[in-house]
Amino acid sequence: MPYNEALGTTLIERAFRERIVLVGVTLPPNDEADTDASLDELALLVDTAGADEVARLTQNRDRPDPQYFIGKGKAEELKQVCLALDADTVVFDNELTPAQQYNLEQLLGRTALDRTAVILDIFAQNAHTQEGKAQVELAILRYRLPRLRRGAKASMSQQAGGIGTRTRGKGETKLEVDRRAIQRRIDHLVRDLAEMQRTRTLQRKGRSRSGLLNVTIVGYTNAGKSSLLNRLTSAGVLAEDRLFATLDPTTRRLALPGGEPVLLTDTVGFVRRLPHGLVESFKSTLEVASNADYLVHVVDASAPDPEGQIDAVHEVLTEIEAAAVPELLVFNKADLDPESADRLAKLHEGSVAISAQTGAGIGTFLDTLSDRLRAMARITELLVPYDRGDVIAAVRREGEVVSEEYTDDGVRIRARLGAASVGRLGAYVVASGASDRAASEMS
Ligand SMILES: Nc1nc2c(ncn2[C@@H]2O[C@H](COP(=O)(O)OP(=O)(O)OP(=O)(O)O)[C@@H](O)[C@H]2O)c(=O)[nH]1
Ligand SMILES: [Mg+2]
Repeated sequence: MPYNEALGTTLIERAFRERIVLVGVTLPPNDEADTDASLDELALLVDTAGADEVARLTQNRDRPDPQYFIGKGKAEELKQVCLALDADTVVFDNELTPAQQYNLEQLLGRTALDRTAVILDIFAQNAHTQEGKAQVELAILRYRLPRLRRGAKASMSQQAGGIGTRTRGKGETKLEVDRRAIQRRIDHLVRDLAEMQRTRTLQRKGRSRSGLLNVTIVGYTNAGKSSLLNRLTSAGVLAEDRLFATLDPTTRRLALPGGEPVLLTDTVGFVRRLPHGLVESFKSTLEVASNADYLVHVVDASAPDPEGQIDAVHEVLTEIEAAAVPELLVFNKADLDPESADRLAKLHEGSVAISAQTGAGIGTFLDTLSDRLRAMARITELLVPYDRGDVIAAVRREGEVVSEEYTDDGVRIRARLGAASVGRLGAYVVASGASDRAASEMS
């Protein structure tokens, strides 16, 4: 059982908060403002992971230094800052190669981490279900594998159980043995996850047989996704002012005004530059977004850079092949910054402003979602024999009947039906096409 200690210590077990120096490098085409915004977010990530920022160092470069990422002189300066402030660890906002990480640690005499390691650390703290834990462990081992080195001693932070402990493991001496053991564990986890995903797919099939549409809440971490689900369905999902509070999807039934109920799912939050390995490992969880009929994209209107967060979410959605799923943009936390919410809602046509906290705008949100879903349903023409009263009843129940005509061969029904219903009633379908509204909405 060598490597599942990857998920080791939790925040609560930690006796002290580490002191961290943040390092950000501005590379073209970015400017210093980008670096500052990104460092602010890194500070939040570090805080969520249970450590304190004590200083920040920045540098402008054309390209990263292959040895230390920053220049040698800057690295020396970093060492002096660490000594003066008694910092335990440095965290780079940029991704370090295994060699840069090693060289920095040799020079600084302390742990050097990057943004990815911090995010992995938070995910490890927040993983609760079997699947969530397996996904995080897989991401951590994939990160760790190329960073194994011969004879490296356990650093201070490893012994104490600080940030990044999980991405490093115990002092790695038996290099090849460790490498093979990690590889075996990775293979094992990949198999386990494939099995869990199979179960999940079966469950989803069960749900789509229910004929309900799947609506998935996506958005930047801390935007208020879980709060919205709770507000709408009293789901009792943990909503907290920390990043990545939610890792496991929760699904609840939601009644919509004047329409069929839908299944509403809360998901893991996104962040700028979400480590690719993490997206890869969380594919099965993130799949609820790509399989959704509609996305509710929650944005924190009071955040410093809502547009940047929208872009970051769209990038991840593209990566998980969910970019084609239609979305309803929702500007949340309107109570905190009404002006910003209002401005953003006007700027993005068809979006709505809400407060999951106070409930403001929730009625409009539900009406809008309900309209969009109805418009999306296709008009399907079915020919149902007279002796299949059950099928006729199902069409009336699940869809919105546009016309019914009694012919020699049976009842010819035109109805707006969800994709799931169309699939199930396939034997009676004679024609199916996008409705006028859906067509105009897509253009
Ligand atoms: N003032 C205000 N705070 C809100 C609102 N919605 C959510 N919050 C707060 O924002 C924080 C994050 O909310 P969550 O619902 O956990 O956000 P999330 O998007 O699920 O976050 P992750 O699961 O961590 O990605 C919590 O402290 C909420 O109480 C709102 O409309 N107004
Ligand atoms: Mg959440």
